[in-house]
Amino acid sequence: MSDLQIRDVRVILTEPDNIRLVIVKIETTEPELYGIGCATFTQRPTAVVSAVNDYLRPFLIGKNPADIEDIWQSSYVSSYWRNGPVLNNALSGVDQALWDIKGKLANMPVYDLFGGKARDAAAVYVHSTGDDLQEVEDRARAFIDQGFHYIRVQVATPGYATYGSRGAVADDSLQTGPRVITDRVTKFDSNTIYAHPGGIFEPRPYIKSALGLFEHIRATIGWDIEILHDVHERIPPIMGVDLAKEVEQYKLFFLEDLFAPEDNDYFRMVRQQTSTPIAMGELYNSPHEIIPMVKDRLLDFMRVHISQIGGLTPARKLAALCEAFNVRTAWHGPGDTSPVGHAANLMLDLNTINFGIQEYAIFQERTQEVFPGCPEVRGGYMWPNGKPGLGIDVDEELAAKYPFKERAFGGAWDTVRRADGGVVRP
Ligand code: GCO
Ligand code: MG
Repeated sequence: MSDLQIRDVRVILTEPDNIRLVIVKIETTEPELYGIGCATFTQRPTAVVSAVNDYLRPFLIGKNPADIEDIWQSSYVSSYWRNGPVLNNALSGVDQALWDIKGKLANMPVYDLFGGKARDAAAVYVHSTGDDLQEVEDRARAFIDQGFHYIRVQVATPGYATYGSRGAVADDSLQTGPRVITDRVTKFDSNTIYAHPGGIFEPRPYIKSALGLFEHIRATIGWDIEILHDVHERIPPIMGVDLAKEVEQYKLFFLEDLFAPEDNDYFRMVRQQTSTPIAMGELYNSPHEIIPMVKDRLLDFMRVHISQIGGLTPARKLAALCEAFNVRTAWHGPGDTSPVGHAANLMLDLNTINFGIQEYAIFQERTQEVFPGCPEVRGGYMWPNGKPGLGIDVDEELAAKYPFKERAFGGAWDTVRRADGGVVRP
């Protein structure tokens, strides 16, 4: 086994259910021994393909796949300039595939390689979104009936683009307050696929509708479930501080992305003024952004996107750092984390004592067919299948039947703007 080598590094692109997924497959000189990893960056997938094919592949062929730490460290600095979603996702694809291979070699699931299970299954949260309060409530009730206990709630703000709600396109007739622009806002064409719609966003109406939603859910469904909410960094920081105080009464499980990473320091202000639990991290790329947040206990839930920071190798170290400060993990798990990425999340969820919650985007049927061994969710928990490695595979023939579709702007997100035309963070 000591002369085992990486024979090839390949990228598999597939879009079974309208999300462009990027998977890296590492083949070894041992016939049938391979691993897969998630390198999905939906806004710039082809840039990741180039990072893998043009740079990592030639760098890695011939190396021993057992040397995960050495491969991670040497690949990380092989571009000299490092971090960022393209290079880190490419590296994650390789890294997760190597853990998958190591698990297969050891005949153990990856959580066993990490030291074994700290729990049997991972509690997940699901997303209840709607155009109005009733729709969000109905969806939440349907989830509760299926055994889910943690529900993220988002409602459309009438007339405005709203993160996390479908049909979130501005409607001029419903907008309130002073307004300047119209011509910079995309005129949507119904034949085109938009990765993420733009539109007009104003913080005050959004805050009003979000607070109205929490009030409604507590008044109708009650206090026996946990509710979560994602601000998605859109509002000016001082309004974020105020929002964190206002929502204290609704006892959220967590309030997510209250500020952009560029405004990390505002979390200090929030900490001094309220005990609303704070979740942050999906936009972090590098240790420089993350370590101060953990060591100063400025957040309660570390929500890093594992492929975004370069895979399981850095993520498990981050989990250990968080443990020392009693910060819980809540690894990012939206639809644009592939099922392979969800399987990787699960490996850490099971092994980490300071696990908090796992975000879960329900896998559609076609996605489940393309990825045999997709983590199973039952009774509000994600369960491991006990198979060696990450426990998941990709059916390449089927994956090829779902090639990437054309999108407006190549899949880049459209611009969200204030009513005066200024750009808003997503
Ligand atoms: C979440 C996220 C996602 C992101 C998406 C970006 O909390 O699930 O905010 O919905 O917006 O992953 O591509
Ligand atoms: Mg989020």
